[in-house]
Amino acid sequence: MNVHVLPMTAAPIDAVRHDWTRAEAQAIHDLPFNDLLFRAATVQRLHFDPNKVQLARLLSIKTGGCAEDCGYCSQSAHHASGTGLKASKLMEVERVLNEARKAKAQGATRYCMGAAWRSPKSRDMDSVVAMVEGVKALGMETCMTLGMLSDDDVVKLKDAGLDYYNHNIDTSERYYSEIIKTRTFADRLDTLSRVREAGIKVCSGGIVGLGETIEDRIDMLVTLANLEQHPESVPINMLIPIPGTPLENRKKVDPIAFVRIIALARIMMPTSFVRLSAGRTEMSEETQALCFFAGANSIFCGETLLTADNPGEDKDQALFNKLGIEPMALDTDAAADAGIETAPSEHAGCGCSGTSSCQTATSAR
Ligand code: SAM
Ligand code: DTB
Ligand code: SF4
Repeated sequence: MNVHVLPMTAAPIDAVRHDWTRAEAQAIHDLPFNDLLFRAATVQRLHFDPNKVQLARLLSIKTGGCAEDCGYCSQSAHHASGTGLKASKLMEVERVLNEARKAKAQGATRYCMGAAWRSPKSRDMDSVVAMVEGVKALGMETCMTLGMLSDDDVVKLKDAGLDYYNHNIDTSERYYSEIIKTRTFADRLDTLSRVREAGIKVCSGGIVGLGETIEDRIDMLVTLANLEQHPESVPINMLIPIPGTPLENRKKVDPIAFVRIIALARIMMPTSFVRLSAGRTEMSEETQALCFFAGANSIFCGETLLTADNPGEDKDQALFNKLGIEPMALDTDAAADAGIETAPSEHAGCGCSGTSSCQTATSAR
């Protein structure tokens, strides 16, 4: 009988490395599927509880009318005649905080606020800062995605207490200009380094299904893994083909090929959260289960992403029940370090700080 074990390598399989070559990454990507999954699951278990998945919640705080021309996006003004999406103004701070409270009651620990901007205007920053402060005061991790940032912007966001900034590189450097012409891959990396230098944690990933090759997908992960520090969160989106955008007719992604990218992200960035992001409404339960086995340990919860649909609480709850997965609680030590007040753990889902009047069923799931 042939007994298969993990191949012996000079470095431990979960080494945090920043010197990946495409050839090495490709060799891992191309392993027989079972070997790839076993390796990714092994790496995951060295750093995370494999049966816990982080719940992040998204809110579009400013929808549509964006000056950028990202070929996949419903919110670009360049595609508005095709999508019919109307631009809206920046949401009121109180409304954002109300939505965040609801998300917290449903078990979300991270609140991500997104604006359809090329970059924020200085007149908008006061509201954005108030949103970060308000959501943080609820005891949630905060994330913002506002487009490109200046040195002033990152300082304001850091001072407000922002935990994460989401800024995706989306695809490989080679393929980038096929999808977006109004900014460059280098612009994206510039903002990421500003965010990092300001001491804000980085959330950066990309999209599978834009029409890119497998090599482009691998190169995207090589770029992320070879940043000076790995992004703490790596969202992997499957393209949601939006009618009226240039990519509306892109070929569907093969689910097994998608799982391979999740596994590779897990292996190359062993300590990062890998988020199974957009596109879950089109994924079978089996595909999602394979993604969790391959190392994905974060999802967006709720019925909407920014403009597109997401499975919603009931479907996710049912899937989690079948798989024996539980929502990940906020790491209280890390939260304390970040200045986030956490509720006693039995009230993690309701966010009431454990007051005697609390009626909320505690571990919501
Ligand atoms: N304007 C900001 C920016 O571009 O960074 C923030 C919002 S933007 C919608 C955030 C990310 O969502 C994009 O970088 C892209 O990776 C992802 N995204 C947008 N539309 C998508 C779609 N139709 N399918 C999958 N992912 C998408
Ligand atoms: C990320 O990587 N995916 C999220 C979040 N970061 C901002 C956005 C997904 C958007 C999906 C399309 C929509 O809702 O319009
Ligand atoms: Fe604008 Fe972001 Fe959409 Fe690009 S992805 S069009 S920057 S909202």
